[in-house]
Amino acid sequence: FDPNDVTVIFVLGGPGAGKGTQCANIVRGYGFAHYSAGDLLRMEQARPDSEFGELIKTCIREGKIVPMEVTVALLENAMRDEIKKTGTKRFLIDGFPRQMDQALKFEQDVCPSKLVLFFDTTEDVMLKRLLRRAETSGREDDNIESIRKRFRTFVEASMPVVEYYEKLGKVVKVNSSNSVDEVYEEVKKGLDERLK
Ligand code: UP5
Ligand code: MG
Repeated sequence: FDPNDVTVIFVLGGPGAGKGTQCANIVRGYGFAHYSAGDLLRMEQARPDSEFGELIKTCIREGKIVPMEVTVALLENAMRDEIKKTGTKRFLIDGFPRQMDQALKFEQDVCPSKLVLFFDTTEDVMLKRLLRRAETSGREDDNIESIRKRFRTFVEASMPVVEYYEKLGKVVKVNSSNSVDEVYEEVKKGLDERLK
């Protein structure tokens, strides 16, 4: 596909900040297609003949970042299929890029991003949300040990990505400590201003 034709918004924020929840709202309100890198990795891991199953499983449990070639390929394929199927040209890429090298590779090989939507809240808030979700999610990384590791990876590897895009003036920062509806109000304000 032609990168000039496609609008990509990266959606970043710590574990449990509310990326997936707000992306669902944006899909309804703005007609973007939504791809979570974490969801694509979990689906790939569950595919019986995947050569990356074990690697993905270990990385997710340890809160480590899966080698970017795997994730970028999954995202690129998903986008290509979506464009073929529905013709959409607007994508929310959720939970990616989590590390500087991924950001540069995706923008060079796949397509440049237009904006970065960054959900900002405290570890306290995120921990409470994740522990509650753990009761029903079945996610292998929704346990206290994995959550601590995910927090650490976020601070060390992913915050530098947010800071990089901040310097480029591409970040829409939203405080995601409040209720889902309140956060979405702030999202709409930010997007309406920037997507004109
Ligand atoms: N909730 C949400 N918003 C709320 C609000 N405003 N008030 C009250 N509750 C709220 O929300 C989390 C929980 O909080 C839910 O129960 C929700 O109802 C509630 P959610 O919207 O799911 O938050 P999200 O930010 O999407 O949290 P998630 O756990 O998905 O974030 P992570 O970034 O940890 O997970 P992800 O799936 O993106 O990645 C998982 C792992 O995959 C990574 O740790 C890594 O190992 C691997 N990965 C890579 O290696 N590379 C990648 O590029 C991407 C992932
Ligand atoms: Mg998510």
